[in-house]
Amino acid sequence: MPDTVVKPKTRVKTKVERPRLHKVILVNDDYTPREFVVTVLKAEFRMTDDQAYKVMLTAHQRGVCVVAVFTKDVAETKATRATDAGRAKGYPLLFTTEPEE
Ligand code: TYC
Repeated sequence: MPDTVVKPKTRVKTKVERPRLHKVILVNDDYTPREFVVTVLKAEFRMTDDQAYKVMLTAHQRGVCVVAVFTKDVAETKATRATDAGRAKGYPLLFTTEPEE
């Protein structure tokens, strides 16, 4: 009698997905000078003076502004560095992150 041939019952299907991007969000406060916010945006997010000023003003007027999107690690690192730059000067400047939908 020939050996029984057992067919595999499971298949491996490779699924590649793009990593979810995370937003870096600038939060307004009453103490950090506008010029300092612009300087940090330019240094940490490589923005032009114009771009940085618009983002700062949007956060100032609306409470928050999305600065840019990155992979999770990069977003968190940049938000931390930018927040620390404010803290080093005694300002409550805050950058947070959240996943994109
Ligand atoms: N509101 C601050 C001021 O009037 C400026 C500012 C803008 C601070 C945006 C933080 O995310 C910010 N000096």
